[in-house]
Amino acid sequence: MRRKPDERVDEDDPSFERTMRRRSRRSFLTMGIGAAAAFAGWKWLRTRPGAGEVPYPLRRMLEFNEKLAESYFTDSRLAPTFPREMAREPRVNGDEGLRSGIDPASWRLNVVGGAREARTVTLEDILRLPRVEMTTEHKCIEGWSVIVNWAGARLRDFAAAYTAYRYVGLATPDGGYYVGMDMPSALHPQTLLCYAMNGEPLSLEHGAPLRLVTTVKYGIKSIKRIGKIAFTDERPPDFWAERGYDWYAGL
Ligand SMILES: Nc1nc2c(c(=O)[nH]1)N[C@H]1C(S)=C(S)[C@@H](COP(=O)(O)O)O[C@H]1N2
Ligand SMILES: [Mo]
Repeated sequence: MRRKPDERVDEDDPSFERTMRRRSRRSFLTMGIGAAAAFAGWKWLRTRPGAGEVPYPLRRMLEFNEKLAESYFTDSRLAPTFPREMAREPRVNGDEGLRSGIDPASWRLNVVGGAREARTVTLEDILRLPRVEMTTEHKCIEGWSVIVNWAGARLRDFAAAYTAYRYVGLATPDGGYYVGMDMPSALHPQTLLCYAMNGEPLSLEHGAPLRLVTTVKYGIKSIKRIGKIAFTDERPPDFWAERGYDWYAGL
């Protein structure tokens, strides 16, 4: 029990016992009121209209988190960029979906979006989109990072006709590696379809002819050698999420 700072208690004082009795009566009352309030609060929470399985307070929290996440992805929240001279050659990390052969000349990108007819895109089509360069940190979830200069088209420019969907799924031509991404991250200005690295055309082991690079996710989402892009309202499968990593893999 908390005592007022100016109220001194002397245990030899005959009035001590009386004071204590009075106090415990008071604290018993306080506790009772507290318990009643807690019970009323609990009943109130239980009677709030629910949405699906998520109870009211949790649902409010999720809605709050969603709003917070949305506000993260405004153009003003860009990852830091570095001077071009700081760019280094990144290590080749991961060759899932890259072990089968590929002829870059006959490469095509397959694009599907809901009921929309599937279409085939060439590298020339991508090269016609506004070219963007960025020197940013390439961060692997394993704990290393390296500054790289990338060139490509914004996925946002490529996906202009598909922004109503909730997700983008990307896969290698052989389906051996695949990633899922939420639409706000896909539309982030630093999410690029890259065809060049450090001033050179992309090498095969770094994802030629076209790879994803994004500053809002760990490297696991930056899929190399994209063969297929699907715009969808269902959360797309993700190679590393299926192996225990966080589906969002956000930075
Ligand atoms: N197709 C494909 N893309 C991939 C991977 C992979 O195994 N296969 N590994 C990812 C991981 S874990 C990282 S960190 C980056 C590494 O890109 P880099 O090899 O160009 O450095 O690619 C990502 N994209
Ligand atoms: Mo990685």
